[in-house]
Amino acid sequence: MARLNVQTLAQLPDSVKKPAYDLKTTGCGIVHIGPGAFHRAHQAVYTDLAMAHGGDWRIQAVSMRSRDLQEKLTEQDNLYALAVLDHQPYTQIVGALKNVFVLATDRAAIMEALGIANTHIITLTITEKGYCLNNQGELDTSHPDIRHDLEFVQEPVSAIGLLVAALSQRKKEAHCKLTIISCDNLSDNGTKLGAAVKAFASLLDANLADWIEQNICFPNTMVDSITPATDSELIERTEAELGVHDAWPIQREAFSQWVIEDKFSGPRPAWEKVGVTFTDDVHVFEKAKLRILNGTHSTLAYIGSLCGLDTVYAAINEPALEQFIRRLLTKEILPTIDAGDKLDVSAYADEIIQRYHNPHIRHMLAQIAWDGSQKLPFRILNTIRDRLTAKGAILHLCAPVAAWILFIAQRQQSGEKLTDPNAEKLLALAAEHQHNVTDFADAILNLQEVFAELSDNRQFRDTVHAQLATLKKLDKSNPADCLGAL
Ligand code: CS2
Repeated sequence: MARLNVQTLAQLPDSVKKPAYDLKTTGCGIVHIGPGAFHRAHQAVYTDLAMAHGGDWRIQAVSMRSRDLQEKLTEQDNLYALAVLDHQPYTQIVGALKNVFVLATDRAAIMEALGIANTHIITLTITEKGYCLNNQGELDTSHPDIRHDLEFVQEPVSAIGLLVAALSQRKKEAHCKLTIISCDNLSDNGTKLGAAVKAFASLLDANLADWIEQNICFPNTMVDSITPATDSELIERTEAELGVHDAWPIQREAFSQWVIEDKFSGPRPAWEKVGVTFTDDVHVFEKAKLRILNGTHSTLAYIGSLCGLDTVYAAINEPALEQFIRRLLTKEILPTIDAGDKLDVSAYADEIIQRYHNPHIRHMLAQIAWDGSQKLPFRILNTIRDRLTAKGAILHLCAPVAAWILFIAQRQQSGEKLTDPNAEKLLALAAEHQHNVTDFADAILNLQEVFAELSDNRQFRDTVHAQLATLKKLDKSNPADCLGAL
């Protein structure tokens, strides 16, 4: 079967949306670091639509490690299909990616892309762990990648090291007007990224750190669209629809939101014409999304997995689990978000639960369960901190923490892979305490890099232990009793 590419684009069915700008003549303006599924379903799509309004904004993508995308997309002129799976499904071909580079082999091309004056924006989706931050949200200078990059500044392996190498080059060539946009689920993502980049730069050259401070904006953002990983079903479905083969299509729900702090050093695509919101204060949107969506997502992932369920759809359709999620939201999460008149948080939470009920989306709980040690601090622990300060209850919020602990213990026992940058340490603790889950929980709660000062909080520890005792009684064939008691 023919491959999706510039030649076969013209023969695709009319029902498939195509790029509304000239792929041959439109130049590049953005470098994106970490072109995973989320980037390709979200920022790349907004940029694709914005180019219909003009501008040279195609994206040069930099993959920090994986070669897969480059191998697959090169053969199809970097075009790919986005399947929007909802009540009114549709497929769209995205042409925003111009190149895909791989750090280990395309260093020179990447430095050129990052350095040229035409690059006005760098975006990042490198996941929480990619920022190399410590438990205070600051650059972790003891992180092996950061230590490596401080020594070998010309050969960075971390995104922070790469950005600083690029900024140093731009400073020499006096190419400023660059905005760097974090698109990951971290609270105050832009502020944290900016601080990490400046901290790294200041360890090399104080003038460079000053120059960055004066010339480069790091807006905060909130990004949202549920994007399950590509599976063989999607590849087959896309092929049947297009009549040509796409080796790596992407799927997502229809809902998509991008809120960006209106703080740019230079020009940007006409994103405001295609649904992106620019605002002076992203904080409330970011906080609401992280705590309500990502917080309940991780809760569903760990508790749902313990119940033997496999997708968000299956988990939210377990009535006792939906009821627990609703209690968690109303009693403990929503009271921590003071949105004033910017957002009706309870309507927002309802809408998110409706999105989980989308029958067309098969979002694996195992995918969301990845990297718990990196995600829980932003999704659940900060909410717990606010509740403790306000002297509010934290019972429900401690359930996902306890479920995460049991989830690790189960992975250790079953031998199934645990995906987490701290997996080795977590599994070693699970093995050491395999006969006593209470001791294992204590060992996990002692991890300062995850819990910081919460490790020493008696109320927090006791409540996690109480929820652990309840969850230990969970019976997969009748989860309602246990879930009702959480
Ligand atoms: C999910 C998110 O994988 C996860 O951890 O919670 O990727 C979530 O689907 C997105 O943030 C939705 O915008």
